[in-house]
Amino acid sequence: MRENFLWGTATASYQCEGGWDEGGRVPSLWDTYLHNNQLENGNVASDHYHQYKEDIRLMKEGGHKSYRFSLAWPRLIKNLEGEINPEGVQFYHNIIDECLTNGIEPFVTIFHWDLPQYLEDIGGWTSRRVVTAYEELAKLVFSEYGEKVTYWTTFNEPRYYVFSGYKIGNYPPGVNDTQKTIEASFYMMLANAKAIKIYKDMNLKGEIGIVHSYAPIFGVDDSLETKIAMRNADNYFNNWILDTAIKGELPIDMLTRLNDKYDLSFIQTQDLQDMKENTVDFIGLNYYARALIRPYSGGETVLRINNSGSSAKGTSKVVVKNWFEQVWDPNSEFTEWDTEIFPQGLYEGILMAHKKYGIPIYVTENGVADYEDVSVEQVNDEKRIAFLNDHIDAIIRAVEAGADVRGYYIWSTMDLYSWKNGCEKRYGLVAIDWEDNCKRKPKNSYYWYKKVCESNGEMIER
Ligand code: GCO
Repeated sequence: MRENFLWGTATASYQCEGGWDEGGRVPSLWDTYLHNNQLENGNVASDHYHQYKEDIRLMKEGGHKSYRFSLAWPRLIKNLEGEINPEGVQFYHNIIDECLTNGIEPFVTIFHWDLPQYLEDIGGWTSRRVVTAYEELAKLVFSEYGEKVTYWTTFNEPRYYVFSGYKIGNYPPGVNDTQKTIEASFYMMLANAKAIKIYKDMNLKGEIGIVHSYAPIFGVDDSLETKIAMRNADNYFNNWILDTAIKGELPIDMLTRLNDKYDLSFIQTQDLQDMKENTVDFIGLNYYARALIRPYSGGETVLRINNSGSSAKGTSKVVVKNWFEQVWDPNSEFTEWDTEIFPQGLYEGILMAHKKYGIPIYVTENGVADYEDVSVEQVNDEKRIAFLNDHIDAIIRAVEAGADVRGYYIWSTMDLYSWKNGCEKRYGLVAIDWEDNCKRKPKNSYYWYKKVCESNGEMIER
């Protein structure tokens, strides 16, 4: 791998921090939604808010070169008037400084889903006012941390946030409305462009990108009907984010289709101009699985409720009426959480993105969830090691075939609170004992990954 390849692990603020009502943090839409529905919540999560020094020490000892984490907006800005919370601002200075002192490159996500409730109250991402609020957040974080942080991403997985929150309705705000899905998708991509403009205007030394939940598209056969369905699926899963962020253009065939049925009059000419002029320096791809596609064969739209990857077994297939159907391959292997195990999809997916866009790529999430007994002395997560080995091998092969991949982040640094899946969906290299004050216990995969980082990938079994 190239020199300075960023070997790391990743987390998200709401999933790891806890300290939900400490240090002047105000509620996010997740706090409100989970508390109101009496669901398992992230009040404590992995207690990173209190134990971040220990976590960064483990990263250093584990050979990590970089740490990908997100900033909690509810810690930074307290209300609609834009009142800044100095304690929250200081908290991220502490994390960033701790990383830098330990030789770990911070890779910062500005928004990883924890929208302040006061912004949800005015319409959340379906409101243009939230785009302005996001610009204020971007200005704050660039001016506070811009001199220290080289790698920025505007959003984590807009597709997951928007489709789950506004179309499937299994995540807050729990809406099921296609018009609102389109508006929220558009405003997020507009906010992405606006933040890039702010960043560039400040002449900071780093790079800025966006993180996408990537579902490389595969077809069940080579027929024309399948190819058309694949194009529709690519628009649905990938292109509205990747084309817009990288080329500054929403896919025109998708816009045409949407325009026939929905009201796109909220889109202003200036918005399209802003998107065209402000594009990313690199792309972050989160990879869990591919999407296997066949032509639409009838029936109503069915969307799967599942929070990981894009190819789940056992649950109904995804049908998007008149667009495509997503199916699962009965011959594939699946994880305990029903995600297809398909490293070849990462190899081909990287090459597809490389050929289409030709810009630097960071694999910003990849990993496997398991139910694990962490009360044992030493967690032996052999399956995770095999999974990671094969996916890193896929990246090395893609690099050998010409792709420009510059970093790899395992999801996740330690076990986390996994949104509505709760705490037993464990992805971490470090186990968290929820019964014992969130005690940290490195799993076997942690020691294995240390060797990967230290050998710059040389010890991967090919
Ligand atoms: C899970 C998810 C993860 C994270 C992440 C996505 O099961 O916990 O699939 O990938 O939720 O927040 O960026």
